[in-house]
Amino acid sequence: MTATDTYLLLRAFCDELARCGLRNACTSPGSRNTPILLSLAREPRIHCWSHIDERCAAFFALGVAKAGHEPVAITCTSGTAAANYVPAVIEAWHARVPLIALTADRPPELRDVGAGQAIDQIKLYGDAVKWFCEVGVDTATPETLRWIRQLACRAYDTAASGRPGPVHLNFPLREPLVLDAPLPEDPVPGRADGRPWVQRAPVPASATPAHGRTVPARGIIVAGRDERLHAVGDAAAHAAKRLGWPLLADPLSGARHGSTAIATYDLLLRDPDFAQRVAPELIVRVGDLPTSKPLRAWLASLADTVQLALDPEHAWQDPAAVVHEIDPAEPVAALDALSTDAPADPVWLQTWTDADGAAQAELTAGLDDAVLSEPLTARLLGDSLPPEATLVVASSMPIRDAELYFPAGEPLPRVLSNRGANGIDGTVSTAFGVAAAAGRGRVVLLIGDVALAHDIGGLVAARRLGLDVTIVVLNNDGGGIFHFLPVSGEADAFEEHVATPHGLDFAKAAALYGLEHTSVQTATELAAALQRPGGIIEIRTDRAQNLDLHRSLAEAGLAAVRALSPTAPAASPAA
Ligand SMILES: Cc1ncc(C[n+]2csc(CCOP(=O)(O)OP(=O)(O)O)c2C)c(N)n1
Repeated sequence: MTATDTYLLLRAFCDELARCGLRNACTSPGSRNTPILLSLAREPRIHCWSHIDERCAAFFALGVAKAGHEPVAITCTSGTAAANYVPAVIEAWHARVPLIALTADRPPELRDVGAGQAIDQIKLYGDAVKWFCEVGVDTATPETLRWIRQLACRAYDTAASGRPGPVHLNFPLREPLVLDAPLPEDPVPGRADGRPWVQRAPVPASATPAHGRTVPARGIIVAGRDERLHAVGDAAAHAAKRLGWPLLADPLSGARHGSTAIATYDLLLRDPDFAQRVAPELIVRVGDLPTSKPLRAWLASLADTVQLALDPEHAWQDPAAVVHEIDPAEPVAALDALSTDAPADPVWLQTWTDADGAAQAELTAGLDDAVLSEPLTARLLGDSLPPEATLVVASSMPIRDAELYFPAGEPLPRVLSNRGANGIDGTVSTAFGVAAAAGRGRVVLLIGDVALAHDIGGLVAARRLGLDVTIVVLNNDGGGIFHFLPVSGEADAFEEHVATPHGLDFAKAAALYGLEHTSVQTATELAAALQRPGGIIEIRTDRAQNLDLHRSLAEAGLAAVRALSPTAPAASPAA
């Protein structure tokens, strides 16, 4: 096998990926992956985004793939470089994001014999990939060239089709790793008209029992994360409106709009009396489960109520084992086909909207514009960003604040978040990847300080790759979320080992990465800072005060809801 063999095969492989539709790849430097890297970089139909850190590269690719709804390739050298893909590959698996990992490896004779940078890369990502393939080293013959074209089509198709997800191709490569002569014409130049070697016809939407499903008057729609198919979100909102049903939609669902969307379900369902009074006759679920704990607990308590999950990708989003039926129908068609012949129950929807209105009024009154708190920041971003903008929201409190404090009713900005595995890692890189996916307005990232510190290296994408993300960091010097948990009482170890204050000066990080840094304290200052593209906008908050604020807002909201009901039940814990 010569370098010419290697490059002929890889050129055909990349040509085929491009024919399948691959438009973006992320490269990281190394020696062993030189042939893959150069073959991708020389393929004009594929934009190659260069990254120093493989962990950032993979999370960036995740962002591109998420925002563009299409596979993205990543390539790195052998050894721990490939291991750095693990977190993003796992997130992609859980969040159903198509990634094509192309890792370079030592050839068989250099494995487990003390050769440098050689680790066991076979099935490195375990069950977190849809398909693993050890790509044998080979000479370029008409037969192997046909095979590698087919292989590229299979990789692309496997990542993109059915339930999307990552695939892993491990390429053992022998030296020499660069060409010493010009590459000859391809003896197997690919199909005519630029078609892929193998094309798969789209799977037709199946007719299912959901078509024509008759539903009762007192139903509810619960919509969770579905970052790809916003058509499902729209269909959920329309169905809820048509049927006069409350819509409990988290911001990641694309469904949180329309006259029946209930913004404050996370708060309302903390009240046991309200939760009991609004038990429905049917629950229709789309997308992943929303983050809200009270909503999850309420669904879990309704084991005897018929719960129907519209889930064509067999995702089994049901930790409480309460779903009665999983309908694999195409969700838009299934939602459109819901109909009722039961007499309308105006009190049903009114109970929810009255409570939502009362709770929202209290939350709004309690959010003081003069002091930029964490919930107010979430509220302002949800209110002020236009629908064509994308807001990437980090795990921890930002995603929770978005769920409770985002408005509902008018179309929101597109909201994306790494909620497949709920990690705080790679969030900055994901946001830059989202910015790299062409075709939408500005990108804003709402993130906590620990999550920002975790992926601070992701900031290098701004200057190196010429991308703008406006980063709004809520800096409470540690993990504020842990103050809401029982561990906060473990005084001997809590601060140092759980809250983990760091005292980092993000202005200096901004300077290192060539970014503007602005500190803001009021809603007006935030609005002004948001006018500028890119940079870091820092809001200093206090973890203990944040806990108190969340508690007092929740108590005020719940009190207003109880005041609406004929019987006022005992107080429930706010957080
Ligand atoms: C990779 C990873 N490590 C650890 C955790 C556990 N964790 C959840 S939230 C959190 C703290 C996040 O703090 P910050 O980003 O400042 O947000 P805040 O809690 O203050 O809102 C940690 C460490 C995680 N989810 N993912």
